[in-house]
Amino acid sequence: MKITKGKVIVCSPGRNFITIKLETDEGVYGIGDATLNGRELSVASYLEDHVIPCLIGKDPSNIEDIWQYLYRGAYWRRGPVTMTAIAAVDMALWDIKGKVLNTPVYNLLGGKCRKGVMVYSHANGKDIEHTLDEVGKHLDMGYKAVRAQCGIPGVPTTYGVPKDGGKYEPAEKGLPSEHAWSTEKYMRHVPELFKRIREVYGDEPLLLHDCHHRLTPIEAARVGRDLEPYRLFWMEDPVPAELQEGFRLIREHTTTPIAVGEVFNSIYDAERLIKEQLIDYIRMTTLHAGGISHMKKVASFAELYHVQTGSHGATDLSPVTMAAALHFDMSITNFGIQEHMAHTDETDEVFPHAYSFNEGYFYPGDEPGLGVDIDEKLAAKYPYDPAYLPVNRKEDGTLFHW
Ligand code: CS2
Ligand code: MG
Repeated sequence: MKITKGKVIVCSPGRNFITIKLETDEGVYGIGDATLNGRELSVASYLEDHVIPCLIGKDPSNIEDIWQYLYRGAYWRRGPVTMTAIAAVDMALWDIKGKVLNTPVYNLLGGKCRKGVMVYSHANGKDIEHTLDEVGKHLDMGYKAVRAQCGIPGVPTTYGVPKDGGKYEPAEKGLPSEHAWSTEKYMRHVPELFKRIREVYGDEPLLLHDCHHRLTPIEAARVGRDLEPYRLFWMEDPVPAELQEGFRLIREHTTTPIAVGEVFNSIYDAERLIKEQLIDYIRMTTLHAGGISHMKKVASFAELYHVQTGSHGATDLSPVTMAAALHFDMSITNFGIQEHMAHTDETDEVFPHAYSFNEGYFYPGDEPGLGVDIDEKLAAKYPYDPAYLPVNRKEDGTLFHW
């Protein structure tokens, strides 16, 4: 079997997505997600100009060899653009292999380790009362785990909280908007949010929170300790994670579990964090971290150190990634939890899929391959619409972490 054609499909059903489609001389094709929020066209060009020409004529069954060819062959290794492009090809090749062997991809990865994949959803509110309502809505929808994010008194815009009260979408149309931030006001407010959630909903719900890279290690230690009475499932991205050893300081002060890694793109970004057990959950994904093939290696390494997975799953990861993630999640023993931010209806129409939700769990379905497709005709109705993630400034104007 040979790869005969590769195309990159750019579409924007509610938000921008990049999808690769690899066709073969036996009529079987595979698809992969290549979306990098705010830098979508960089990955599209990387695939069209530098990857697809090298794939034509290759045997799609040799997934690991093609992965190494794209990783080592680039010379310039790692980075979000490169590893997202490799991930897209990797997903498409696993999709082809499953279709050729007439089996769902999880079967090729070692089969099922569990009945279903527990997911967590997002409860975002402009204030504590609104967030409490949103938590209740998601518990009523059957979710066992809910991430809570809330507006902060005196801070005009906060990560995770939609400005217009609608559904939260990280990227905003046009050039980056500027958000304002106050760590002090945030640190005073967030323990109160979780105190109220526990008062209203009790101890059973699994509660998560995303600090979104905005604290220093000692501030994260303080927030982790202040949240201990409310027994969070995890606090996420407490600090920017370039300095992996910075997590030692957080670890010394709090038992609140830590999750990190959605911006990581290779095992080398997390090697010390995992080896020194400085984190509890690794949030790397089959999209931004080199695909299913690399994520299987990450999960195996993490398993040695009691670290579980908790893969990123925001709306800027397309249903193709959601499908690939569920096959990966089913196949590993140290699965922790999977993020699920519901896509828009038009997105789900462009990307028909076999996965389904029931009572807090997702199921990948048993279609051969990944069990997801792209409706190219429908996709063409939603042209690329430039959008960027915001930038963030402290109240004194200092450019900060968004
Ligand atoms: C967030 C994301 O889901 C999360 O945990 O960190 O919303 C993140 O901000 C976006 O995916 C960035 O594109
Ligand atoms: Mg996050």
